[in-house]
Amino acid sequence: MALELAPSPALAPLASERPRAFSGIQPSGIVHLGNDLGAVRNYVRLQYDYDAIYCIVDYHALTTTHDGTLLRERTREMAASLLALGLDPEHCTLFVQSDRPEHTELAWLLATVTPVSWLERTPTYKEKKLNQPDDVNHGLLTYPVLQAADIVIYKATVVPVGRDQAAHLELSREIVRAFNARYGPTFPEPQAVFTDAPVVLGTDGVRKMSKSIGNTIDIFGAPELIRKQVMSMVTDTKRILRTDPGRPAVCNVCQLHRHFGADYEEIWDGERTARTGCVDTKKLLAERIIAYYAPARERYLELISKPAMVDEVLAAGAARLKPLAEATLAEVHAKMGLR
Ligand code: AQP
Repeated sequence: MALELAPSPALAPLASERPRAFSGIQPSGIVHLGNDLGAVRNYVRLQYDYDAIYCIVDYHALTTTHDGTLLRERTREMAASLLALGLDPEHCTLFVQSDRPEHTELAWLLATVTPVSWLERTPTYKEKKLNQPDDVNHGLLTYPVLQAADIVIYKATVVPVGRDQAAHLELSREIVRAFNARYGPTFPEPQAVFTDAPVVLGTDGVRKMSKSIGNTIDIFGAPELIRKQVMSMVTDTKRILRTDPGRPAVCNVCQLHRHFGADYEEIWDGERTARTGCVDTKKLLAERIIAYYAPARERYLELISKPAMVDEVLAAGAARLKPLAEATLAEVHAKMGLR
């Protein structure tokens, strides 16, 4: 079936009577299971009831990625991934952050109401300082201010994210309160919304699934890769022998089965009674993940072979947002006393 994605450049204006949702995702390579279960599923769901705006945050990616060619490729790949996973340009606006430079201007304005101490205590800043000690750039510190600008420039009230973003969202709310207190009511306080899997653990079964840790399951990877990643998963560490009863509540493989079949309780029962071993449960999970994502993977591969189509969607998205971003900036300029 031919893919028909590109909307006409004269997209309808955003329907202002609907509440607005916004979220950003980094163009940092592969899309993993944590991204989908923790956030992208909600992007797809919300697009039907909200004015949903989704942004590929390449400005943010510059804090960790310094290869221009790679960043450009990954930005398009992320767009193709999101479209393949179900974002529909007729129901949402998908664009690239650097195509709307008003975000960075608003970030500067918001920075003037944001105490440095708020930024220094951000958990991700502390983490990144440890992870990239030779590159503690200013962008890492000020990242949450840009994130707040991304959201509030469209006056979004709902932000679908994984739980790892909760602290950033709280900071966005504090920045909004600080701005509104100084210059009068301007921005609504955005609320995070989570899926039923707000923190997906990685293959190590301990830490959040994350590309920088390298504990991911790559949903658009080749089936052999997905099998290898799932088979490497750490299960219940107290289940040493095949005959030991398993504990589904602490087994990451069992927990992930919840998202890939209505029969997960039966699978858990098999583990609890040691009827099934961890290897069987992992094999089944791998096959289910492969089958579940196969249609999206096919769409992804097709989209990535048609870059012009993807670029057109992104350009139309950015064009559609221009009046909104400019209106917010004009309002902020007036309130702050800028000419
Ligand atoms: N493990 C996860 N569980 C639940 N939600 C998650 N998200 C990411 N990992 C998990 C959510 O996915 C959205 C996009 O996140 P991002 O832009 O931070 O993307 P990422 O770069 O893919 O996240 P990583 O892998 O954790 O990146 P690194 O390792 O580079 O820091 C967000 O809503 C996020 O909450």
